[in-house]
Amino acid sequence: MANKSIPFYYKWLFLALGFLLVIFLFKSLFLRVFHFIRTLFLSVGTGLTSEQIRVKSDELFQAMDGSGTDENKIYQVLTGTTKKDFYAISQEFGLKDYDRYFGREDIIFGTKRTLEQWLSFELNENEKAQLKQIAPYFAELGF
Ligand SMILES: [Ca+2]
Repeated sequence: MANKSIPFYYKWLFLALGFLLVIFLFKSLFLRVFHFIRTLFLSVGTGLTSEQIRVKSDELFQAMDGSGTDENKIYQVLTGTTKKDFYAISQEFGLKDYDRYFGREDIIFGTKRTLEQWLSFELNENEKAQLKQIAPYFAELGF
């Protein structure tokens, strides 16, 4: 029988490797679905239209992608927003691959990050304090 030629522990090794492969392949999908559902609930009652949400998400991404950060653009985009608005924008933003070293999107070496995480990495402590002046709900997000 073929089974006799394969040591017992190999089966567990293959099983473990298969399990890790499945996690690796579906991790991104799980994270995206989880983020979508979470922000769906948290954004109920947003006063923004879908077009406003899309534009703000794009503008925030443009302000953060590449080396450096356009802080003033971030302040401008988030002025007057509520926490529900922010979660709606965060849902539109989704998860983007962030390269923390260069502070930009990198689909090969980056790590899937939410809008909250992108902002947290891109802004220093003074800028975060200023953001909290403009949009106080950021204090609740741990900024
Ligand atoms: Ca950047």
